[in-house]
Amino acid sequence: MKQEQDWYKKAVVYQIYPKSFCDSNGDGVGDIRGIISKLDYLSDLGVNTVWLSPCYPSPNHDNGYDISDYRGIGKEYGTLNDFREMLDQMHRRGIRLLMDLVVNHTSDEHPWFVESRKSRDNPYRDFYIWKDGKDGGAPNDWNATFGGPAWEYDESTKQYYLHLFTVQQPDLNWDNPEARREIVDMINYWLDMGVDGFRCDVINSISKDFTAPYGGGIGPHLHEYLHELNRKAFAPHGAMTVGETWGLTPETALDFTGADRQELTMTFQFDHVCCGWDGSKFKKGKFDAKMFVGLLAHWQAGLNGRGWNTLVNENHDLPRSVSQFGDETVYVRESAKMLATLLYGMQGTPYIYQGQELGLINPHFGDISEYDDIETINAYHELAKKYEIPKVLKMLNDGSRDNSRVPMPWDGSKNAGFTAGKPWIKSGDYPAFMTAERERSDENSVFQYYKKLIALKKTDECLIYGDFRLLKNEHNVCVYERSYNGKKRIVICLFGTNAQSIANIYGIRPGGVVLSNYPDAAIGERIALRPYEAMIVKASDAGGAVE
Ligand code: TEU
Ligand code: CA
Repeated sequence: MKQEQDWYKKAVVYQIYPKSFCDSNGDGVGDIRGIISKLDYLSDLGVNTVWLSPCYPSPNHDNGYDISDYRGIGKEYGTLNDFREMLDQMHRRGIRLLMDLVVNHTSDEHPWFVESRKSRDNPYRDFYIWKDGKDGGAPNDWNATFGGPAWEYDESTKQYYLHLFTVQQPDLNWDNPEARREIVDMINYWLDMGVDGFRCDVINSISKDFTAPYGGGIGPHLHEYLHELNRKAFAPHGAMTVGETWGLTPETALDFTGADRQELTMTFQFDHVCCGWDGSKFKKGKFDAKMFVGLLAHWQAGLNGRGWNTLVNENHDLPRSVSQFGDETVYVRESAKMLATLLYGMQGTPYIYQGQELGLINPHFGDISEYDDIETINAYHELAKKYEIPKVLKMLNDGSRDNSRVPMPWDGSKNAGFTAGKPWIKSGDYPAFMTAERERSDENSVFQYYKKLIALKKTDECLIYGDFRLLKNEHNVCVYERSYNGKKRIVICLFGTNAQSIANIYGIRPGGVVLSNYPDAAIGERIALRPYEAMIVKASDAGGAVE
């Protein structure tokens, strides 16, 4: 699509997890024709960019993040023609498409790996990372992300291969120029087809640092390889790229996205989403609003004027944000709207995960047989060694990736309108008002609030470009300012159910409310905040004009 150079600053990204979005043919699995049927829904919501999680051919050990053909579409999702039609239909609606680029590893069924494991002198041997064992065991003591060692012994050639994720996801050897050339060609294949960019899966792990104590760190050639992708593929097409890069700081993020680096457009940051965990996503600690806001503000300040933030509360690897940081019961709508206001009022590109715009909560599965995700099932077996089963199930309820992978609830019909058949994973048992159909026709819904917030985020220059300044972060109240060309917006949010009032030292007038999650924001000399209240208001310095 034709584009302004910094279109990504006005992008509002909606993540589709294709398996769970919409099933068009009743086989229980979401598909591309299902997505096409919902593009008007996305237009109505107002998003202008879609990130599509993998829909390539895959044996699905890790739900599509184990790819066996980089240039195809998985049978269950449709055909390449369906894909081209979807892309065209998106572009007609002014929606850009980011594909998921999963190039740290392939599936073990990818033809490159099938060849690679055949013999030590196979031409594809060096596409992967093979090493001799050490002292009768694996080459080093690295562990895989989903449990167990990161090395798998291959009997036929008597060497180990590296897999930072499941055994079925062997890591590619980026030090091999042939492998890099194939990857560049593949990226250009999709960009030439008209795809607008990529979300780059665990991209910080592609260069391995074998001196590090674990496998996910920043390796010695990482930036060189990303620069190469940028020069040979991304830049010539003006592609937008977002790196999935756990564990960065604002400083190290700039190494990926600084204007002089020519690597990626932006990187995800997840610090705040982990702050309610006690060491692991399955161990819920006490949620600390001050820390949550503090971490977001740290990134805002860290990248201000130098880089560009991503604004993420949810994705397919995380539980629902309302369940983690809001109120699942009485104030479910207020808290969903407050979390959106707090996050998307900041500087950066919003990412919305399917169903987040409905304020969905965790589905609270009751039995391990209801889960599908490999990380969850492996964790279950590990945790069951230490804790009683009811406690383990509670831990999965809190942290499982399946919390966000259940079918999208479209309407009140069977399986929430996701499929006419049997869904591949149980539907969430959500309150009746949490469907796209109901929320679209209810002016007080979370959906309608997201719609207004998205419209603002695409047009209000203060909210797009404005500088960020944290004005208050205490006693569960957060106040920050966005300022641009003499204009100001103040964002005020209250966490929790205890009403509070704060002094109005910000020059806010009752008529200045741009958006709020209560119908009648109480603004005077003091501002009275009700449970999970949130507002975006216009303000001015010492009586100056309010615009
Ligand atoms: O995730 C990378 C990652 O680090 C995962 O371990 C994930 O964050 C995990 O759930 C944390 O507990 C990416 C994808 O988003 C994920 O779905 C894939 O499973 C993974 O890469 C492998 O491709
Ligand atoms: Ca289907």
